[in-house]
Amino acid sequence: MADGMIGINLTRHIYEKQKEHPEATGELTGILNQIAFAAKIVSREVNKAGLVEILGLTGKENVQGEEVQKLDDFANEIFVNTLGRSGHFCIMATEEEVDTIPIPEGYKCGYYSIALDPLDGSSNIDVNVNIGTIFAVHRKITGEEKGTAEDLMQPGRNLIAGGYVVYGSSTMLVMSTGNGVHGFTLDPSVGEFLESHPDIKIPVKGKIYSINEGNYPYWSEGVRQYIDHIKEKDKATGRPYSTRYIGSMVADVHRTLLKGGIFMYPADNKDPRKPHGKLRLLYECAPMAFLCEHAGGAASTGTGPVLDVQPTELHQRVPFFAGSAQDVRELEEFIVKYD
Ligand code: P6P
Repeated sequence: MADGMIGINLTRHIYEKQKEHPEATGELTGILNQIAFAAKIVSREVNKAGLVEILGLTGKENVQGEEVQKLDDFANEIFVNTLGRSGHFCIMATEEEVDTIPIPEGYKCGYYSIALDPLDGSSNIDVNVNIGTIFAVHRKITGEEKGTAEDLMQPGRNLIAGGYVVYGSSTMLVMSTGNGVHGFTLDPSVGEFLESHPDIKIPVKGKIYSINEGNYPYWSEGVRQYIDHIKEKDKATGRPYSTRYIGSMVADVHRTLLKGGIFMYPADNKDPRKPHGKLRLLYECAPMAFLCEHAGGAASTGTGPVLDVQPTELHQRVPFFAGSAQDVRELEEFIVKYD
């Protein structure tokens, strides 16, 4: 059969890519296949959530003080159990757990760490809006067999793999191992992720801005001036932009990767507990910034690249502006000028 009819699956893609980089170990293949395996199980549950009575709240709260939906719990358990027993990792962290997660007794510790948001956008679960899993993989940098938080809290610039799974009308896995950004769509009939979006590149300038305008009064002057600027009528510069905001980071970033423009979650003074915005560095902003940069775009905290931030806390938040390089640069200019 012609190659095109069979399609390239995730394993074949990574193998082909690794042939170009023999220094990459076969472990990367194993890591991404384990993530894909867990994603298939979560995808099955997400897609039948509407039918099975699992949408109720567990009544528990996660470290963010948010009601935990059962699907959150389920996704967290699936990824932690699958990856913790894979032999690839020395330590893990997820949005759902306040502390780092050790590898269970009796299982081999590997040479990588992984930080995950197992089910991002969970407030959208029961309104059938796209949700997703976000993952960030680093090489172990500490000497002991068991990893520590230090193996997780590395700048995003060090990531060896990052990506997300978006559970929507189809389930897609979008990832990078530093050699471009590639999208795979799950074919449930064979249970394989097949390459559907090779070498994704973000347009250098877009015409969509994505932000929760309800927070306008709480933003800095620079962010407000930028938003006012892109709403002004100026056909020569392609303004006004269209606005799109799904309220699910994976869905908003996925659209931005494919269509360009800028997705923003700025710092705001709405909630004194969250002075740096809402999104998490380790398992949301850093992996998404990794993808945006490897797709030819940019990702900024407003004052510098997200990938250059040295993490100081497991669940720390950072302001996040990402997408088309030219749009992110222009935002940064407004922040320099007005803040
Ligand atoms: P807001 C979902 O809860 C989430 O963590 C991200 O997926 C999303 O980008 C953001 O919060 C939306 O937050 O304040 O606009 O509802």
